[in-house]
Amino acid sequence: MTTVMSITLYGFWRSIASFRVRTALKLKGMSFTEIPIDILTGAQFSPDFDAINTGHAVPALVHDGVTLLQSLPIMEYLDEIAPAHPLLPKAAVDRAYARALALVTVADSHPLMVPRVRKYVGETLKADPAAVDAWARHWTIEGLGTYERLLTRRPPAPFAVGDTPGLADICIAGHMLGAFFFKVDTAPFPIVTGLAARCWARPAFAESHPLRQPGAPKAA
Ligand SMILES: N[C@@H](CCC(=O)N[C@@H](CS)C(=O)NCC(=O)O)C(=O)O
Repeated sequence: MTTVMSITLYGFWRSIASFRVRTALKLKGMSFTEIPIDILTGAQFSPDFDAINTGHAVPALVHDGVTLLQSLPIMEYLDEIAPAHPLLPKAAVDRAYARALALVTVADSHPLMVPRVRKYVGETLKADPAAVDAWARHWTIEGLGTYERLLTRRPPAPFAVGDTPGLADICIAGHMLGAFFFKVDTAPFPIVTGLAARCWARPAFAESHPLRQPGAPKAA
């Protein structure tokens, strides 16, 4: 008897955290349906979405009726239930390194530039739009610098932790999306840029790109 898995991803075209989960699903060859939640118009606060994630953020993933939250544990969950294309390396020390690379953006940089933070900095702290942009660019550049230094010490081979793209690469490619959205010059970060280019050459990454999702602007 074959068990049919039902996976629904609640995401949004521009969401970097949704990109992470979408890419993980595609790398692992898992089929899923994506339901867009327009976080730019406040759909994350609707009662319907509150029932799914009362944290009012995407992504959320529903697997056979069970809801999972936060991109990092969702990716690790997928890795645990589906053995194809492991996202984490075998050695414990390499897994710790992959998670450390992931958290540079997931924990340290990306949370500082999500819509609710930019809205608070702009509307409540009265920073003008240029200052809000400068804020987002600053934390993006900080993350890029950290990645460049880490990847200088342990060069990609050719991906961050080995010869296939995994959790760390997904998170680094997602960080590069932030650089793209906030118009950050990535030339000073050649190792990160090279790693990201290798990621974009893979269909799972390219197909997950925000600009290829429904609702994305046609010409960007
Ligand atoms: N740490 C969370 C981040 C979730 C998050 O902040 N998602 C953003 C989009 S990338 C969001 O939905 N923001 C809604 C808002 O800021 O109001 C994760 O990795 O899943």
